[in-house]
Amino acid sequence: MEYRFSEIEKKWQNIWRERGIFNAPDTSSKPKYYVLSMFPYPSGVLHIGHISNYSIGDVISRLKMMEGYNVMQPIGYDAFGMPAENFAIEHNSHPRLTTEENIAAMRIQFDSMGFGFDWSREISTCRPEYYRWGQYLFKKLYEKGLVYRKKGFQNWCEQCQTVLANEQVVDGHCWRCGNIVEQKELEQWYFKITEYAEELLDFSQVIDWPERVITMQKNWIGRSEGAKIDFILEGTNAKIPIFTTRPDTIYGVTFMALPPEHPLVQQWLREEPDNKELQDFCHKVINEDKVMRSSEETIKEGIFSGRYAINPFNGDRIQIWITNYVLMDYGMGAVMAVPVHDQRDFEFAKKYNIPIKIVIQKPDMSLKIEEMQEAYIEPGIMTNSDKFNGMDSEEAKMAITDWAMENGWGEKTVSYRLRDWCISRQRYWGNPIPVIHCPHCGIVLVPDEDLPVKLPDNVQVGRTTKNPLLSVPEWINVPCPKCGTPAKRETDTMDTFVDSSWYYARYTDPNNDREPFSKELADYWLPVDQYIGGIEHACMHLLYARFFHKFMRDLGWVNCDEPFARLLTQGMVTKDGAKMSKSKGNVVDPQYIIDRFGADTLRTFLLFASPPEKDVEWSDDGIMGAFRFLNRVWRLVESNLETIKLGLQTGESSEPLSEEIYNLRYETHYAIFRWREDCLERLQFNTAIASCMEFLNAIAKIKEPDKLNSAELKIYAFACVTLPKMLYPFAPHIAEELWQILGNEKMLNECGLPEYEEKYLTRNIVTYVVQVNGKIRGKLEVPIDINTEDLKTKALEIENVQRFLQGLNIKKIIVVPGKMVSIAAGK
Ligand code: ANZ
Ligand code: ZN
Repeated sequence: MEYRFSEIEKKWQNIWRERGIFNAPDTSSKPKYYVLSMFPYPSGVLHIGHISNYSIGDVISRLKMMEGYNVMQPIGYDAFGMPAENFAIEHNSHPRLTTEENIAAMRIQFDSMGFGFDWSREISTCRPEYYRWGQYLFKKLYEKGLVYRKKGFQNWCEQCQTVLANEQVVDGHCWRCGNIVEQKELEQWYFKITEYAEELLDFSQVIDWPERVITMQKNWIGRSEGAKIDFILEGTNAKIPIFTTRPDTIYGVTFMALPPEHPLVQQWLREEPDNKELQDFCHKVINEDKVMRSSEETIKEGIFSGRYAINPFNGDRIQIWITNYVLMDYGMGAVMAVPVHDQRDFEFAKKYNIPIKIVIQKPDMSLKIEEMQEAYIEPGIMTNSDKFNGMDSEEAKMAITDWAMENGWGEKTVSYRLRDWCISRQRYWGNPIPVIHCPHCGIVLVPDEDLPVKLPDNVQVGRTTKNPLLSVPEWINVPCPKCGTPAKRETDTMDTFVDSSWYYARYTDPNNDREPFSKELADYWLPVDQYIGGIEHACMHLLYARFFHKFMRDLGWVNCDEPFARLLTQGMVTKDGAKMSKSKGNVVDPQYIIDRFGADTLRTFLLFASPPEKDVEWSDDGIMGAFRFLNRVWRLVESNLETIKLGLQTGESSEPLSEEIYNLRYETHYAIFRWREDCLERLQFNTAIASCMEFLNAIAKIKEPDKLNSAELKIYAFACVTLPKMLYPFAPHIAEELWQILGNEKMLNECGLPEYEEKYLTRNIVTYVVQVNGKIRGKLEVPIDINTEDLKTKALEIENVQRFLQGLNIKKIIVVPGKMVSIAAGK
């Protein structure tokens, strides 16, 4: 019978569903294992990238089931956000409808891949049952002082008509639509993620995360130790605090650099509306991309403000410049510029003829201003620095900071690059911020019993330049919950990354309508043991989720420190060297592959093509290769079914083994051994599949299994029944089918991992010398337990032995076990 993949796959998908084997119970005698792949945005179609991602999660989940864990692998939908809103606009529908339709369509596709999801835990972030608790979390954050509103310059995407967090601006472009990001001054809601900056740098509680992701997060958080020093605006008492990592250069400050966004500059802009130069320069710079502005290559530009600042250390009067290379949202926003020891300041001072001054000398005192082509940024010996002269500059950092503290000029401080998370979005399709603005009471949180603040349905979504919620007065106008005065709802919705920051916890208790999740269930399931997703989330989702987790821990809701113990960042699927994407027109439709070759073939191909963390290059030949392989496995078992079954029932026997079978036994145990290493230790599924392929070849070497003696047959049958077991995580349908027709009643997830026996892992080889009439004529390397007849035959097959036997009759062959075959021959 041929390999009828369609039939087999449907059959097993139904059986799995009927028996609910992927529905994880909340109590079990088994240890728990929580496998999670990042949930998809419900676009309506699964693309190959999704399938590759979820295949990896499914392999891990099935492996862990075999290993005896109570495995939970949930799935849901990250359903709010711009794309859903745009999709609805394009299809002239409502996002709620299109989203639910897309979810239904995707569920069918997930099932047709055989993914073992616990559907009883399905969530969708756009459903009120879910987003209610996001609002509740917002309130908790607010109550703990971790939410605030601030007016400031925001990354603004004109295309999406919304602000973006820094994490969501990629090289100056919107991470989602690719549009150039501008700066717009707006009042927005923030989450104080910086409160957790220090702890977010600590990765000691994760078990296994890629070094690369850890480094990216650390750089993103960007911790710098230094000092805050207050300069004084000349002619006033106003302090201008600066942040420096180089207090040792304080006597070399020759100007101050401010960004146009600095409050002082903003004040000057208001005071001098007619100062065209100032106005033009500031407006130009404010709209430049911040990442570009702070890049080393950017050409430094500035204008003199006409104002001066006083250096508290020496009373120096220094010019205040407004520049493009200083950013408002780092440190204190203002910089004490030291041209001789900082490259950016050096370039700037050269360009604008600002004085420069050496305050740190090379150890050989050879530094000369006239000869300098670039800043001297190394440590050295303090000079021109009053009472600190002669000191080592590294030591002076501390001494100068102490001196500033003693005099009340400043203090030791730490700065982070990480900014607070701007979560306001001026869009309809998101979670409403549960706030009411009252003319008397100000900001009032919506009471718990009124949650969720439901999104109104009757809005006209369209490419408006305004938030669609602004056009629903009956939704906006509400009495103040505190005093009853007519008040207005907040119309900003939350960044969708808020929804995805705690969804992994909701899966532990997805239907709870009293709280976000019960502590007991969270304590049982969390942390996620294995998380799988794309590296593009390194500084977005993965950072936000860690922040939320630590916050929930501080509320006492969870008791572990990290949400995701292990992280696997999977590669992309590429075709012709480029990422598969609609825009490149190089997409492969998974459904086409499933229909033609089956889900098992698609899974096997994707998992075999490269290790999970590497890119997969799509190849039609690769698909064919996987298909042929599964067909061969099928035929092997199918055509020897009765023989294998017989072998499975055979008892122990001490009959001698042929060399082929001896080898097969070794290949079997060795394949299991390598497979276990690859699957359980290294998560290298490509080589695990390669082991299965080699193993198949080893079995196929036995040409006539029905001729084997009973000891041999037992070994052969064990090999044949082990192969489906090893294939199960990758190609579960064909594996279950073969396992079943071989007479097994339980399903493979309940049958344990394949086990090898240590003693069969070494091939015990001995060397025999072969003598003809007392003289050594050859050597033989054979298994130690080879039977005598095989040994004699092999000895006689040796070419040299045959030469010396030419024309003679064999009289007698004596075997000295483990040592010698001696042939006596004569005429
Ligand atoms: C004086 C100085 C002298 C500095 C010197 C460096 C070298 P990291 O290490 O990245 O934390 N800085 C401070 N605030 C800034 C802002 N808002 N925009 C741009 N630059 C800013 O960088 C810290 C240094 O970056 C600070 O130390 C400051 O320049 C500058 F020889 O102060 B330094
Ligand atoms: Zn009120």
